[in-house]
Amino acid sequence: MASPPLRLRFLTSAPDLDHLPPTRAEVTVLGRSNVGKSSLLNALSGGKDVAKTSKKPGRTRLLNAFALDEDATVVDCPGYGYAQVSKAERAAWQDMVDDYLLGRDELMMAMVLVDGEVGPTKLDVAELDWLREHRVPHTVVATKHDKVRSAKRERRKRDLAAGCGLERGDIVWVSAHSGVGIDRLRDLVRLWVSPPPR
Ligand SMILES: Nc1nc2c(ncn2[C@@H]2O[C@H](COP(=O)(O)OP(=O)(O)OP(=O)(O)O)[C@@H](O)[C@H]2O)c(=O)[nH]1
Ligand SMILES: [Mg+2]
Repeated sequence: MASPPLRLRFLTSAPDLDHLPPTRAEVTVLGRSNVGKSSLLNALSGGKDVAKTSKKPGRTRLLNAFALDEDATVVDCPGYGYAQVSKAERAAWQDMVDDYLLGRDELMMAMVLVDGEVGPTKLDVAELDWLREHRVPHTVVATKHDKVRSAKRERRKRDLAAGCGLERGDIVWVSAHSGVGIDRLRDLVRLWVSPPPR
């Protein structure tokens, strides 16, 4: 079933958790640099260019907050594992993201993006282990579905899930380019930020 685009509106780029706008409920997008975080946000919002995408990885260095409907928010996190920066700079980004994930009380779900063609990488697995250890609610989203040849898809889906220590049905497969899975993920995001029944 078609799901209407998420109405996302850029709010601010925050250097850390304390500079994020107040919210009722939030979801965030996590993943290694170049995995397709910003492209996915643009696809969820109906192709509107709300988040900057780049051919050069490592461009998103701040917590980019977007308003979703009236009182919810979506945060695009800086990608981990970008090789072209110093170790110290990388560690600083990671600390910022970790503090955010542990300290944001309104965080309902972290979408962990894994490259559908090649993932999970060692860094993805380490990130998933960390999220499990710290009990941060998360869902694995496999990106770039269009880049996996159809003959290889079944095997790739099995391997990616196994690599993440999950069942095949736990993974949401998407493509920002072909639109595969975007409707389903829109519905999930709405569900994650919906107020609890009273
Ligand atoms: N084929 C294909 N390419 C994609 C898809 N999504 C993203 N890309 C490409 O992957 C590259 C990185 O995409 P971004 O959305 O900028 O990735 P990001 O995770 O936001 O990267 P950083 O902000 O650097 O962490 C771009 O060249 C995109 O065009 C997809 O679904 N299919
Ligand atoms: Mg980005």
